[in-house]
Amino acid sequence: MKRHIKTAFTALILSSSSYSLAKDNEHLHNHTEHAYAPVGVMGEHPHSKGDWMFTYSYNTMEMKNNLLGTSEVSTSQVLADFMVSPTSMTMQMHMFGLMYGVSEKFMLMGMMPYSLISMDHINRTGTDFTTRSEGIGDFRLSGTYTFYEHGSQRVLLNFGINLPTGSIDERDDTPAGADQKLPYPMQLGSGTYDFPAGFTYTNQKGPWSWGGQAKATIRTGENNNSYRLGNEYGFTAWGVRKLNSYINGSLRVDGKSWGNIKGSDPELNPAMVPTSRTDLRGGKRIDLLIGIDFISSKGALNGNRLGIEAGVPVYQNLNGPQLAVDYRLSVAWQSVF
Ligand SMILES: [Cu+2]
Repeated sequence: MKRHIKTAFTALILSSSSYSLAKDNEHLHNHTEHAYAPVGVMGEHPHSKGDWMFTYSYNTMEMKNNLLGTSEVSTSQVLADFMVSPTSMTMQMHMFGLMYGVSEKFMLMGMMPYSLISMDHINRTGTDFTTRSEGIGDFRLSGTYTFYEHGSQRVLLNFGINLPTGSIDERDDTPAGADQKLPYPMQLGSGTYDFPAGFTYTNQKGPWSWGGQAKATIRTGENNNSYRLGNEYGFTAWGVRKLNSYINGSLRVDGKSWGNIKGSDPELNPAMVPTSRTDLRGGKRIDLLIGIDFISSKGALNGNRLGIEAGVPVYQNLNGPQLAVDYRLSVAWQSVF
């Protein structure tokens, strides 16, 4: 914080100009000097009191091939046990976020996802079909509290609540009939009140910055369709290198473990397709991601950042048969005002 104030004062003195310019420079400083984590990491930076930040991100994940544990199973093997096998899946999410610095130590953030999900299948008679769902997901309200700051090191506490605003009643036509209830991974929300929490550590030196985040999403109760999705636990660590005054490059490892479903939706038939089985939902995965950030520190685009991050799994262990992730991509635009 001392560095911010110093920069703001220096700008004020050197420019011999208005307070608003100094304030602009403080924003600029926040967005360019503070090494940001790769765009796929959430809640890893605090904001100065009174600062707003808008984020829009487009996230896509492609899935194909079924895994049982760590080994691939063919579609015909899946069809030996189920009437239908998923063959591929595309999940797209538009995320709209707004952050606000309530104080120097406490930041509030609201995030609303909009998802488009599509899954391709084949059944025992050899018929291909695709199901789709689309709509808003679960709204997240979260807070970030800076509870340790020493030199360039920082530890943040992350906590929040996910409200069940996303639908768990998505339906589509399938060869089994018109307007069928879609299986668990095609639903847009969890249907329960979920609590994300975590710790984030960040540090920087010269052109380098790095950090780690441990996080969990704990779900509570049972939704209106008589089930609760599994809890999620994750750890991610990253290194960012400033390449010049407006480009950063990053590398990141992202590990995640998630549980099976408790309870079950009575409208789903578990013998139909593996995605309707509550005990074939959990898994573990480690992704390796590479990213690039473009940060504008002058002119009309001051305070804007465009980030791109893409990754592939290096390890997947799924309670299967379950579709495996092929790759993921995020593009985010952030603007401080
Ligand atoms: Cu921000």
